[in-house]
Amino acid sequence: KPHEMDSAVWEKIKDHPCFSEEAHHYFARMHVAVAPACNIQCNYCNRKYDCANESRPGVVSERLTPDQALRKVIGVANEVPQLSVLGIAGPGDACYDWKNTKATFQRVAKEIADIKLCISTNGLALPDRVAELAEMNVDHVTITINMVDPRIGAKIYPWIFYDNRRYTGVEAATILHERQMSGLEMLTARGILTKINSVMIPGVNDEHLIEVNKWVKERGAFLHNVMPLISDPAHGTHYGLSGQRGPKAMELKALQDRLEGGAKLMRHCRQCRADAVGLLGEDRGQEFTLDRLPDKVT
Ligand code: CLF
Ligand code: SF4
Repeated sequence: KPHEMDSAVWEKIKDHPCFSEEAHHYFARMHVAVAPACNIQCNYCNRKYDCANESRPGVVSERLTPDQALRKVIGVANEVPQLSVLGIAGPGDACYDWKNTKATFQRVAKEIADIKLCISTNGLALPDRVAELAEMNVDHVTITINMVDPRIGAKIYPWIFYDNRRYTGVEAATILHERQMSGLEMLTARGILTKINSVMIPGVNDEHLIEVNKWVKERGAFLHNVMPLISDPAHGTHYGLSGQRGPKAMELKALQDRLEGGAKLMRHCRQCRADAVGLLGEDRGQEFTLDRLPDKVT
């Protein structure tokens, strides 16, 4: 354990492959794609594919019901001894598609007591879920935060759906920003570890991510993960971002270097699929498709 680290924090991260760089050599995570619905539109997302907030865009994950997800988790747990974390990262938004997310976590926690539960969200519905996340002992939450200035947000998000209506432009981005910040503050107040994912979009929010890093650090974020936009019109980037390029590897690294000294950076993210299985960087998802799992949970 690094000596400056609190032991309660250490207990939470020591076997989480994303929250601890060390752990990713030894521990595996799996995702179940149980949450297809989403409440916002990102200009880099095409709903046919996985949520790009957390995952590699341009792939279609196998969607599961909570019962199918339970079967899959048990199947994987029996075959992959390093499995320590179950994450729900879409393919839409796990906090918005809450019935599916909650049912999955409850079923899995009942069968496998020591698995860590992890969730990724765009943050809009997050403040409404913090109490239940805490009750279910979810200790790891990722929020995708691409801006703290709604004028920049308006270039990234054409609309959001909130409180039974659609909002657009700066108004939409303002609501999203306020909900992201209050969700983060609520999680920090409860001691739930947070990772902030930011999609680096050259010319749109690249410089601005320095400001984002400051805001999230002040609100207790445990890690900041700056991910490159993966730009491919066939797989998403459209509306206001059509023709938008992703950053070059050198540009990403230069930005990450400038962020050193702020909120601690995650640099080992592999932009997983919403149905990824295994150690980071290996994807054994195809070995555990539904048709290969036992029919019944025994
Ligand atoms: Fe999954 Fe995300 Fe939890 Fe990890 S992935 S929900 S925090 S268990 Fe990890 Fe994959 Fe990067 Fe995500 S390497 S995309 S950071
Ligand atoms: Fe797509 Fe995810 Fe954005 Fe929703 S939050 S629009 S699923 S990238």
